[in-house]
Amino acid sequence: MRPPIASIALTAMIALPFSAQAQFAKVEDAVKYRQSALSVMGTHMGRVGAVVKGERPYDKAAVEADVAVIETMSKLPWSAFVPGSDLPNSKAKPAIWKEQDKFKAGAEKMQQEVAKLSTAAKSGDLNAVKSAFGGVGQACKACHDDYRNK
Ligand code: ASC
Repeated sequence: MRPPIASIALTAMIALPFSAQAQFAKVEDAVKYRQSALSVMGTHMGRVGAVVKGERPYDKAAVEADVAVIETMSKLPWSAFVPGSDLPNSKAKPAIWKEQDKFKAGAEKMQQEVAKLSTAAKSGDLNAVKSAFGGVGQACKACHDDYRNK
């Protein structure tokens, strides 16, 4: 029989990684998940960006629908930056896990900018959309500069 203290320690060692990464069976799944959410977000940013640049006509309902997707996606990637998921096929820099507070602050800043974009999209004011879109783009870029390999 194992002494109780050892079995408690063993249980903790086995259980801890799963409680931290409960939603993903493998780190590869976490990478795929966050890349998927960010990719969908980028697609819809591109659609709003085309309107902002005047390449597509402004349609309030269409922009609102794009921004609703962006807002949902903006909440998803962060739980998937699990420890040990800076895999070779990921562009995530190891700094993410060394600067967790700064990384989290960057993610929250982006979500705040997206909330402003959502308000602007609902207002129907294209100039407000343009301005808020710029804020989101800057928040995306700030994090990419610090935490994403080229
Ligand atoms: C986008 C998109 C990004 C960011 C970034 C901002 O629309 O796909 O990755 O904005 O280009 O600089």
